[in-house]
Amino acid sequence: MARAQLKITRRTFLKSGTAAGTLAAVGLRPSNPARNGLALANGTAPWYRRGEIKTTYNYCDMCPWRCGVVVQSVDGVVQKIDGNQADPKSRGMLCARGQGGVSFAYDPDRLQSPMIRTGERGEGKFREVTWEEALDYTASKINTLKDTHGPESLAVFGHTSGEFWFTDYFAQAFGTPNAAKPSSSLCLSPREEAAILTYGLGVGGHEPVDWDELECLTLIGSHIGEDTRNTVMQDFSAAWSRGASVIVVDPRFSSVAAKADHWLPIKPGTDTALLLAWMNVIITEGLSDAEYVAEWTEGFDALADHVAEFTPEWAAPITDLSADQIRTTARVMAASKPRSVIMPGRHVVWYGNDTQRMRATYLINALLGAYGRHGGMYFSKSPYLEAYPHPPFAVAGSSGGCSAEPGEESDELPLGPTGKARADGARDTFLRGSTAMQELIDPMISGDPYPIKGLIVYGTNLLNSVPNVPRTIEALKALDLVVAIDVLPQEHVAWADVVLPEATYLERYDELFAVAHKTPYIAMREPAIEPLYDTKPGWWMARELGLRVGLDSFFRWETAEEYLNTRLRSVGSSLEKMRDSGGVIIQAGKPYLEDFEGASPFHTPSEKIEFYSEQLAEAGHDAMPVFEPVEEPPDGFFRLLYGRHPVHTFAKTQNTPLLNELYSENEVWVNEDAASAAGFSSGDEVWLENQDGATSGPIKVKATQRIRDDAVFLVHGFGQDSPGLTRAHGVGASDTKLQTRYALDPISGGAGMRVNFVRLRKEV
Ligand code: MGD
Ligand code: MGD
Ligand code: SF4
Repeated sequence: MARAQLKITRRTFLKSGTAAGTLAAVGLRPSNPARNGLALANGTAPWYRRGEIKTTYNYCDMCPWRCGVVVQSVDGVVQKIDGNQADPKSRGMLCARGQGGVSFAYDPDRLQSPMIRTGERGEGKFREVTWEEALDYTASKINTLKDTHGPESLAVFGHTSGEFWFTDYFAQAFGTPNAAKPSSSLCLSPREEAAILTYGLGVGGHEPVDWDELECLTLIGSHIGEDTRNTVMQDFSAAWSRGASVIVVDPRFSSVAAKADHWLPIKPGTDTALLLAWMNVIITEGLSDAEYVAEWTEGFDALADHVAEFTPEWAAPITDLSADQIRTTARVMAASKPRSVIMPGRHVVWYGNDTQRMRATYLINALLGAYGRHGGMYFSKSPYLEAYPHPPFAVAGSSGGCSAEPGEESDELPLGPTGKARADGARDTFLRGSTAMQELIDPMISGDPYPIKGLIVYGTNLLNSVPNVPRTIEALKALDLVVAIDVLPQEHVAWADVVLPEATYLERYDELFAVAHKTPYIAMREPAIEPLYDTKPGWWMARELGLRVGLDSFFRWETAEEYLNTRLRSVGSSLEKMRDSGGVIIQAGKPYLEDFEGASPFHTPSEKIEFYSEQLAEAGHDAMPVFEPVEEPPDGFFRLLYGRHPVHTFAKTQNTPLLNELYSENEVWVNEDAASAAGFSSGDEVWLENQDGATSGPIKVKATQRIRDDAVFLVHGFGQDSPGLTRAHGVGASDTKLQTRYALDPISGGAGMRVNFVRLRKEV
């Protein structure tokens, strides 16, 4: 479509988003009289005239994307956060959530002081204590666990950008392999595992789509616009305005489906059938990039044989799409090759066969000759940056999270388990560089294969992020030690023995953010203001705890500045030099095949892209993707789908005053005809009950033609039970509470969460 005539502006794109809050997403700020230099109506001076402006550099922690920001404060109060022009992720812009950072830091519901439990676990009764007492108590418990059961009896869960100090540095130094991040097995482990098996390279935190020259974008359940990662929104808007074709496969008419040339409202759980049929069309019609396939891939003949039977006519009744739609979209994709990409999804733990589905998408990208080509997918490169010179760690890292991890040093994800038996059993999974968080819960209850008796929860919303909440609660009851390090009184905090309140990202130094990218770069975080209340930064807590459990040799540095400056010396820089150069260091990348001068960039055993995977075959898995049908919803039930809202991140921002004001309550999307057949219409309050009798609600019905009649949809993160969250408490329904089961992906260890069903009830 010649979209140039439409002259899409950011404003018109965002208008079609699902909330007014999206308007802030690319830097359209609400009008502010102070911006014009006017005195405010009540006579007070605008903030920038109240004292000296302190400017600091940071990376946003309102979601794991981590856009670079410039923070301005006056007299110890943060006044303004802007996107950092020099930062390759923000490019001077922020989304609404990024703008909400000030409101997040000044949320009056924040945890304010260290606490030790006085009541029963779960009651939320604590006494305030000094940091000395809280840390001494925690350390003595950890030392007892180590002496009695070994270091592996301590599990460490972590997310948000400070996770490095606990799930990486502290856990590895202490010697527990049981450190896990929700951003791995509850998010993207299948796509990383599939990429390593297929290309010999992980995708990395920043999906390497070569947006500037892209001509055709295919999205499989990636809902850009509701998934409001700043840079992705900017890149999509630009590509769409340029007239790039867009194909969206989603059972729901998402914001981005509204922008698509082709929307395929697929039956949930059948994407692999569609992908196989697309391969069938591309191969049988001779639409692949034959030269690229011959030079850079292995196993083409086997793939051609494999997909010969998976015709569009075969896939049509499975996917509930027409054979014509399938054939047409395959041709559209191929017409733009190699500037045509199926974007690697991000939250890809869906039905338990997820690594194979992701592999199928990568095989299509390879048939189209996209990897390493202009307008296809570039090769991400990690920036050069040496690790802090600590003694060798007792175990290897957990890594593999939602973003290129701070401290990441290599182009590849670290390879695997660590010598010690892992309590997640590792089953027959590959689990390279990541531990399946949800698989660590059972050993906390059963002690099998060995006891896990202690848990540090850093920045992880345990009871809102991990499926099967009743099982997690059983584990919390069984543990000898539970430590919560958070900024808010989230539900799981009530189950802790010790609560350590952290200063927010605006109040602390943190590990450098080293981003694998087309232009590899390093971003810094420094405090804009002193920590509020009696809170402390994570690096300080990790160090104080480390010194108390005998890890002195790992914590020779005394301050974060000392640690950071030591690392930065390896690239001839320092915090001061970084400040002078705008808060980021940008290095050169090697994005395209030609940059490798004939050498193979693919680190598979064959040094080619592997259509047929010997590694999978040897481990007893299908060497090429096959479609496995998923369980159908029982009569009267809908499949429970869930996703993002433009102004909220997971379950952590629902209480943030500014963002709560923009969207305070989720709704359940139900197909209009299905809702009316069941006697419901928009605005009705209902309870949701799942296949196991778990309930959540009440929640309002949104009856709409924008979703198929076999599924319902919820925005994740609502229906929270913590009374300490005064705005979010008890509002809407929780997808997590309705996910009492998950399907384990045997290859990646991912927890497929779209295997739950719900029905609507007037009351419970
Ligand atoms: P959040 O709700 O963002 O999700 O899983 P989580 O990271 O657990 O929780 C962040 C926690 O960190 C909150 O407790 C918050 O209060 C705390 N926090 C915020 N800032 C700070 C800080 O500066 N320091 C400390 N110490 N704590 C802080 C996300 C995970 O969830 C992911 S990545 C995905 S993709 C999955 N999504 C998902 C879903 O869509 N639906 C369901 N049902 N489950 C999901 N689980 C996964
Ligand atoms: P989901 O939010 O789970 O994942 O963002 P995405 O990777 O886009 O995507 C849900 C979409 O998948 C919905 O549109 C749903 O209808 C569709 N879907 C459901 N089932 C199927 C199916 O069987 N087949 C197909 N084809 N589609 C299906 C997650 C991403 O968002 C992540 S992982 C992070 S870390 C960020 N988190 C985040 C956030 O918390 N808030 C906002 N505003 N943006 C975010 N961006 C990122
Ligand atoms: Fe912050 Fe938004 Fe960027 Fe996420 S996408 S890091 S919330 S500005």
